[in-house]
Order: sequence, then structure tokens, then C-alpha cells
Amino acid sequence: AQKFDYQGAETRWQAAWAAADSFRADDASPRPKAYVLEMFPYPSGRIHMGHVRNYTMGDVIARTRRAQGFEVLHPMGWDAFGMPAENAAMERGVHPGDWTRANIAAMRSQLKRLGFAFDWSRELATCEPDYYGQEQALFLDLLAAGLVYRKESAVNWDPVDMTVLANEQVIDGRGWRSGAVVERRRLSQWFLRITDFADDLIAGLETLADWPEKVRLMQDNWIGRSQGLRFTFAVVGADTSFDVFTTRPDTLFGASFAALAPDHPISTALAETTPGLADFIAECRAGGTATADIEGQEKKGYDTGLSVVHPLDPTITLPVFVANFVLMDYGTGAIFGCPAHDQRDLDFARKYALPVTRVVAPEGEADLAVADEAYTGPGRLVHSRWLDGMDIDAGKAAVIARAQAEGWGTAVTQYRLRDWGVSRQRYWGTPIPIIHCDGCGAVPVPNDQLPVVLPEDVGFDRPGNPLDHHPTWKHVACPQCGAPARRETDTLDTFVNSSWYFIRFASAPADRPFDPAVAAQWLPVGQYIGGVEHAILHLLYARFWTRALNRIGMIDVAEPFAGLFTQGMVTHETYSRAQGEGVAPLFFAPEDIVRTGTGATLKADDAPVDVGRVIKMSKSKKNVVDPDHIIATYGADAVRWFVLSDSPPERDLAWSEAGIEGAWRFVQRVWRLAEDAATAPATGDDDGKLTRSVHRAVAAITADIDRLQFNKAVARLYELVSAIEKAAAGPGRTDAILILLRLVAPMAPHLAEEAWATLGQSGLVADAPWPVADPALLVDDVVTIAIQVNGKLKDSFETAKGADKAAVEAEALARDKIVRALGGLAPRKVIVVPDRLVNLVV
Ligand code: ANZ
Ligand code: ZN
Repeated sequence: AQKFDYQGAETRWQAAWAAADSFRADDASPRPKAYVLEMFPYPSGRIHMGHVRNYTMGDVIARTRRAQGFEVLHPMGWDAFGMPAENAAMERGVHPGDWTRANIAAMRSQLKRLGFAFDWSRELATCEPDYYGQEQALFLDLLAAGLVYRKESAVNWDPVDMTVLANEQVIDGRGWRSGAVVERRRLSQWFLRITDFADDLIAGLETLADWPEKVRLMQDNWIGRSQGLRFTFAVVGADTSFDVFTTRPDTLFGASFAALAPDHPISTALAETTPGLADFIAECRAGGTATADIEGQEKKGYDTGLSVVHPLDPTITLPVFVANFVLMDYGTGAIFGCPAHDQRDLDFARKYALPVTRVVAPEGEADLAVADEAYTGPGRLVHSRWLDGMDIDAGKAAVIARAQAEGWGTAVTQYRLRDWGVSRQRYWGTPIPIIHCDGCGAVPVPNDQLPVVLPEDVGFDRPGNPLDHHPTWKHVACPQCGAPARRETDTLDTFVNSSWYFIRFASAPADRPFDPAVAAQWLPVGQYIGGVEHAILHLLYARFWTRALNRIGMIDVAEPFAGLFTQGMVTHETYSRAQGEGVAPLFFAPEDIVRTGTGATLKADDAPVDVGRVIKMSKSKKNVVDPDHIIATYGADAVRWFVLSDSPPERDLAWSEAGIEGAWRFVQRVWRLAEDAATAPATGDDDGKLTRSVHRAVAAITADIDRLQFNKAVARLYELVSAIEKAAAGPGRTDAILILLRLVAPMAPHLAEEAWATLGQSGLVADAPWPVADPALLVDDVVTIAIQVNGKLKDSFETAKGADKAAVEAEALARDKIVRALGGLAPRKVIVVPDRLVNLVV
């Protein structure tokens, strides 16, 4: 027998699908619609195994749904703006656009080699004006609806590179590129009012039954709704007061100080006359804005000398500090500190020798001493006068009730979620379509002047934003008064690009962002698949964006993704050699290694290397396997098969040579079955046992794919292949193989097409309907029912054990042989012995 010629098959069938336009989604189709989407890739240069795994899963669903009669939308595109393109420009002098477009071309051809059933006619790249121009239109729609605003806010400023850094680009308080100590600066920036949707975004999680529980929880925590009390502290001996926000009003009798944010108006005012405080505030401003940075810092404060009155007992006063761990843009920018029950407060209290009073005691604990860990668990209130004995919730309610009754505080709901700052001081992004005029202020670019196109002629030899340095681009006339004005040179956060691409895939007219009627036919996305690293920001922003468009009447869905699946990573062992104390080990790529039982050697020198842990594939550890190389060696189908087979899709998949070889062997086995069947004469009889195995496989595999349990489906296909191999050659076996091919087609489509054609089937297996299991053949226990006419055996048939008498009788009477035997007479009497026989008396 011939080996399966995967290279020939890949070329042949990819061309056939393209020629037939098999995977184009037709908006006008009367079939029910299914939208299957994988998170679109960043065009970094080459696809990696994580992409292969992600897109293979989506492809199995898309192809299966298509076979099941759905009109499937399965698009692909490029999340093409972002920093790496600018880094390439700075490091290698290539234009971000050229770099990005070359990467897209390379990755597109890699994806095509894998035979994914994408509707390439809908391909989009976010860096092209036809996409980002429509994004600008949407931005202006949201601005008109009051969902966009401009305000001053703190950013991380790199004083050497003269640029704003994202929180991730600040490492230990220093710029990732320059190494300079980062400063906090205030800049005017654009914000989207995501906080307006905080409650909706929480409530919406309830409707997302097909999302992982874990992701819903992460979103809920990120939005971070907390109930608390906002109350006023009166400053002793002055006509001033300030508000604090607390989620723990129950601990008020444990208060030992109050603290203000360095940027709090009272701090700023005091600093004018207190040089020491001014210095302290300046020190606080150095350092990043990320919460992690702030939490990691040593807690420091400056005693203002002021004190405030305790609201529950006017005889108690508390000192007021300015503290580095109090943030201006959370709550009210001021707190009361309760060291026994808050770790930050405890660290602070120890440093400044403030009292530490325990006010919550766990049930049955007598020792109330506080060491260096704050107690945040449940318990009953102590040292709290009239609150003593209450549990935490009762205590909170009691203090809130008293505050409201006495008029010094109110219950409030607070969110951790902040409005979404979308301004980036970068070139390679969507230009914010605003023009600044000295007379008119910030003026939206009129719709007929969109898109605001990025200039191509920019340089990266100077620090800062190239749009800002461009000699002419930003100088325009004000659309309102005609006076000389300046374009906004900030671009939008790339998360904006990925917040609506799935809508543009569904509908992409040239003259507007999307056609609502067409988009409505496809949305919400039925199944979205991607990495869990996007569980918070991307998904939250896309949910917000969809809700915002819904609120302004542009789209009819509130949630963009009905089903979500987060797949595990692809991992590989590492190979390294130690290079001595204090020096990082030297890592080697898998293709340079020979595995020797439990160890490994380097091909170059035959000497051993250390085999390390199985971890996520990464360039730095060199444990990456290049998809191109694997496709060339084993074929696209073997790669697809392997990424589906070895572990549950939500878990990590350890890449192994043995695994991909096993996948390759499976492809050959299926091919051999088909080839043999095509050449062997069709003799023998139908095999009832094989038919039952086939139908059971059909039912089980259909259910597995529905639940995205691809590894289980794969395991059942192995079983089915074994069952077919054991069965005698003949028409029954050939039928079984044809069903096998339809089941295998979503996973190994080239193999399935080639075998389908070899078996003389007309048309594409991609166009063949999904097999449907006969429920009668699925039951576990099957009995043979003998049919007698006047006591003489005439026929028999198989049916489910315990089958209904009437059904058994009907089946018996309908059989060809019996109809003939009865010669048109109706039996006088029918005797049914359950699970055994039907006797017809004529
Ligand atoms: C007193 C208290 C006692 C607090 C206690 C906690 C424990 P979440 O749950 O994250 O909303 N806080 C309030 N505003 C702050 C700000 N601007 N910067 C830093 N911390 C601030 O956190 C709410 C708690 O964080 C509040 O409750 C407040 O400290 C602190 F045993 O008030 B708490
Ligand atoms: Zn003007």
C-alpha cells in the first residue's frame, strides 16, 4: 500500500476548498447561523503551537457545525497595532507598517498550510484605515453619547525616553528600556466610561452560562463591587473636614489614625507651608502607578500634626498622616487606619508606633495579641462597646445605621473598576479623531474627514511619539472656526481594536462600522476560544464596548460572546547546560537534541544535557517547536490531530516527539483502511456488530465535540478505527469507513478528503452532512427477536432489550420477509414474548 501523500493532499484539497469557496459565510443563507471565533493573533512574525492548538479547536467546531447544517461564520484577522512594531522600528529601522504587513503575510501562509476552514474573504487587519477609520467613527459616536471624556490623570513617565509607559513596562520602578527611575506625571487623557456599566457587567455574568466559572469570577473580582461607608472626619480646632471610605465600618473602634493621599487637596494645601511635607509628596510621586508597585512599597507617612474627631466618641482623637499607600483615585483619597485588621495599616502603625487594638476575635479565641499579621477573618466584635458580641456583618450594618441616623455618613457602593484610559503616546495605533483648537477646545473630526490616517513618513530616531514630531501632520484647521489647530497625537489603546473586531467580521460595509441588521444575524458569537490570559481585560473591554453600542442603539445584543472556552498552553521540556555559579544556564532547542531514554544529548557534541521541567514554550527557554517544521515532517493533519489528542483542551498539552509520531501513524492507519476498501472486492455480509459500533461512535463523538472534549472524541475515533480494522471486508465495512471519514474530517480534513475521493465518493467530504446516529442502535443490550408465522421461524431482527411490545410487533409486521409470508393477510393473533419472539397466527 502507498503511504498517505500528505503534501499532495494538502495542496490538492486546500485548492479545492478555495475553488469551491467552501467556507465563505453567506449572510443571506436561510440556514441557522453559527459564529465560531478564535481570538485573533498579534502578527508577531510566526505562528506558534499555541495558535495551532487554539485554531484547530475552533476549526473542529466550525467544520462540525457546517456539516450539521449551520451557516458558519469562522473568520480570521490580525490584531495588528501595538508596541512590538515600534520596537522593531527602533531596533532595526524598519517601518512598523512594513514589519507588520510582512508578518501578516508570513503568518497567513502558515495558517493556510494548516487547512483551517476560515472565510478569508472577511480577513481584516486593525492597522488598516478601513478598519481603524470605522473605529474612529465609533469612538466619536460614544463621545457624542457622553461615554467618552477627557481628564487629567497620572501616568508613568520615563524621563530618559521621554515617553509614557504602560504599567507592564515599569519594572521595579524603572523604565524597562531606559532603566531610568519612573516619575508620575499628570497628563490630559481620554477615558471611556466603563464604570457606568459596572453593575450591568456584573449582572451580565449571570447570563453567561457557557463561560468558565473561573473567568466569571475573575471578572467579578476585577470590577470589585464593595459595599461600605463614607463618612466625614472633622479636623480638631479647624473649620476643615474630609471624607473617608471604608469597607469595614465594623472596625471603627479599632481606628488609630487617619491618612490622606499625597495628591489629596488637603495634603497639597498643607505642603505649601510645610517644606518637609512637600518633599515627602515629591518622593511619593516618583514610582509607578500600578497597584502592585504601590502595594509592594514600604509604607511611609508624614505626620501633619492635625488630628480628627472619632465619629463614635468625640473624646477620642486620631492623628492625621499623609501616607504613600493611600491612592487619590480610589474612594475619597482618604482612610481611617485600623492596624489590627488591615495589613497596610499594621505595617504603618508599627513603623510610627501607633496603637494596635484588636476589635474582631475569631469564635472561641482568647488570645487577642496582634503580632505582625493583621486578622481579616470572621469573628465577633470586641473592645467595641455597644457593638461587642455582634458578628462582622451585624457590626457593619449597625455602624452604617448610626452614621446615617446621626448624619455623619452614608452607605455607598464602591467599585475597584476605573474608567478605561485609552490614550497612548504612540505612533502605531488608531489616531484619536480629535482636533484641539485654542478657541473651540477639543473638536471631533467631522465624519466626512474620517479616517484620520496615520502618516507613513515618520522617524523613530528621537525619543517620544513620532506623531508629535511630524512636521506637518498635526497642523490642521479647526473644523469649527477654521483657525489653526492641532490634531490629537495620542492613539487608542490596542484593546480598543480588539473590542469590536468580531462585529466587523460579521458585517464590514465600506461606509460605516457595520450594518446592524447583518451583524444581528450573526451575533452573539456562539463559541469564542482563546487564552486564559485574556480572561479579564480583553473580555471585559469587549463586553463593555458591546454594551455601550447597545445602549446607543447600534446593536441589539448586550453580550458579545455567548460561549467562551479558554484553552491550556502548549508546553515542552527544556534542555540546558549549567554554566557555573551565578551564570544563567545555556538552553538548547529540541531539534538540536537526541533523547536517550531518560536523558538527552546534544547532536553537535554527543555530550549529555540536562532535561528540565515541562513548561510553556518560550523563546527564552528555547523549548519551542516550530509548526512549519512539524507540518513539513508529519503533515498538517498529524499536527492538528496531535494538538487535539493528548490532554483535555482546558489543560496544558505537553508536546512530544512520541505524540506527534503517534498522530502520524494514526493518519496512515486511516489511509490504509480507505485504500484497502477501495481495492478489495466488496464481499461478505453486513455486520450488525460493526454497525452498532459506528452508531455509538457517531453519537458519542457528536456529544464530545459539542462539549469541546476533543481528546475524548479522538480516543473514540481510535476505538472506531480498531473496530473497523477487525471487521470483515465488505459493504458494511466500507459504509463504516465512509462514516469514519465524516467524523474525522473536522480534525484531519485533508486525509478525509483524499480517502473520500479514493473511495469513489463524489463531492467534498467537507460538504457531506454530519452522520446521525440511529437511537435504536445505541442501546447497550441488544436482543434478537425471532419472528414465527404459525410457529415456524421466518425472520429475526435485533432490537433493544426491554423494547416496548407494540414497537416490537410493529417492526415484525413491517419486515419484508413477513409481509411476503403473510401474503396480504392480517394475522388472527399476535403473541409477543418480550425480548424473545413474535408469533403470528394466521
Ligand atoms: C478601614 C478599614 C479597616 C479598612 C479594616 C480595611 C480593613 P476594597 O475592599 O479594596 O474596596 N481604602 C479606602 N480608600 C483607599 C484609598 N484611596 N487608598 C488606599 N486604601 C484605601 O478596600 C477598601 C478599604 O481600603 C477601605 O476599608 C480602606 O481601608 C482602604 F480593618 O477602612 B478600610
Ligand atoms: Zn476652533
